[in-house]
Amino acid sequence: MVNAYLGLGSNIGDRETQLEEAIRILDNKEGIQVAQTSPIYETDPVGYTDQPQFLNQCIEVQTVLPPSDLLKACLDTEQQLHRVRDIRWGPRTLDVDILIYGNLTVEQDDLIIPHPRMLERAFVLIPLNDIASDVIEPQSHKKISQLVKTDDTVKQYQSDV
Ligand code: PH2
Ligand code: MG
Ligand code: MG
Repeated sequence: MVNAYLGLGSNIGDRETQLEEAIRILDNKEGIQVAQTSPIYETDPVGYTDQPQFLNQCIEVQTVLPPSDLLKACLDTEQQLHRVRDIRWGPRTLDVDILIYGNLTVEQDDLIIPHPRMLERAFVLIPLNDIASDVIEPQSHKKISQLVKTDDTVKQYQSDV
């Protein structure tokens, strides 16, 4: 059993419901158990900026799946929420990225772990720090709490209901 951390993002459709659905779908998969969920944050788009704001959240899963099968489960979850891939870094109903998988590093054509851009992204580090502050990031060998830049802010999302 390995503790892995996933980053979720959504910026089209009913963003909050899609995040909830993603967590339900992942938790229902054989070999994956959702152990913790962070608060949800509403964040400005990074990279390709001409698109709606995102809701971002991080979750911890306990899994017996190897990284490649965990990736398949993430991609399948995106599919179930009707993700269409066109613009790189463009709008999506759901993005599920593997951030950390135990203390393993993976470098394959289709999968790099830890996620190569996570250390630059407040929309990842801030929710990740909520659930994994003492976890060591295997590239930098630093705790997540040491990697969050103190001047970065993203705002917590308040649902209307
Ligand atoms: N995901 C991207 C590109 N830009 N910006 C925000 N705020 N949140 C994201 O999840 C995000 C992004 C590519 O996966
Ligand atoms: Mg992503
Ligand atoms: Mg992705």
